[in-house]
Amino acid sequence: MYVNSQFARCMADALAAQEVYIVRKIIFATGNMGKLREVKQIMEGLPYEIISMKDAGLETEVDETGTSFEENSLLKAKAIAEKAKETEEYKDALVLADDSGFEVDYLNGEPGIYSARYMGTDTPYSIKNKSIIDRMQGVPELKRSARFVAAIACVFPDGKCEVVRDTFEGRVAYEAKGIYGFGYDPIMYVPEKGCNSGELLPEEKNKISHRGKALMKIRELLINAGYTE
Ligand code: ITT
Repeated sequence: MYVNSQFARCMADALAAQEVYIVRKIIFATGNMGKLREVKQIMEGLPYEIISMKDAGLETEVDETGTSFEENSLLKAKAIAEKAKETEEYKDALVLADDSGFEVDYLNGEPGIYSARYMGTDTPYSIKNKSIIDRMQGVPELKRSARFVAAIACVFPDGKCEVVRDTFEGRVAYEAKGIYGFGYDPIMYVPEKGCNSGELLPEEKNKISHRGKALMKIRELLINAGYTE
């Protein structure tokens, strides 16, 4: 995969260029299996072991009280980093957390940071997606702009924090399509691909997605900080 091979090459360059600090474990602070699957795919083949907070036994409920994706990603990452610090196994682990969502310009940015909570967290996405398509009924093509946004926060073992952000631009589709991805993927039309995000194979989505691009920025941060194997 392009993302992985580029990442692996950068890692090799970094190894050749400097003395490196060894951190192999990255705890990904999410309870969303769709996100976790994508992060594991994007980081596949790299010298990091991605461990979900559940597998690390660090699961905790974090109130997403922030007013931006950035604030919420930091809240999640810091909460799990604090718990990790109390354990022998993960006290030196790096913690990442993603806060993301679907923003529709015509709906004043809704559902935005409330994407997971829109119409209730337990409401199936088939219903959430239909609601958005219904609210966009009659809205012309030019006014259907929308995007996925991801902020990814990183807490280093010394407590230092960084947050990166990226977007995946598209339009609200006229109908839900596709079996891949999760959440709002079936209803975002991706002009550069001529199909909905839910129709993209995982490796295609990861190359251009908000999460894929934000993780590339995290990769650079890790390399610059010497956090390679
Ligand atoms: P965690 O907080 O445990 O990570 P969550 O699902 O509650 O899981 P968020 O608060 O960040 O996470 O909400 C993200 C929501 O945004 C997610 O549940 C989807 O509805 C939507 N979303 C984010 N990225 C997406 C993607 O790549 N494809 C489709 N929908 C996405």
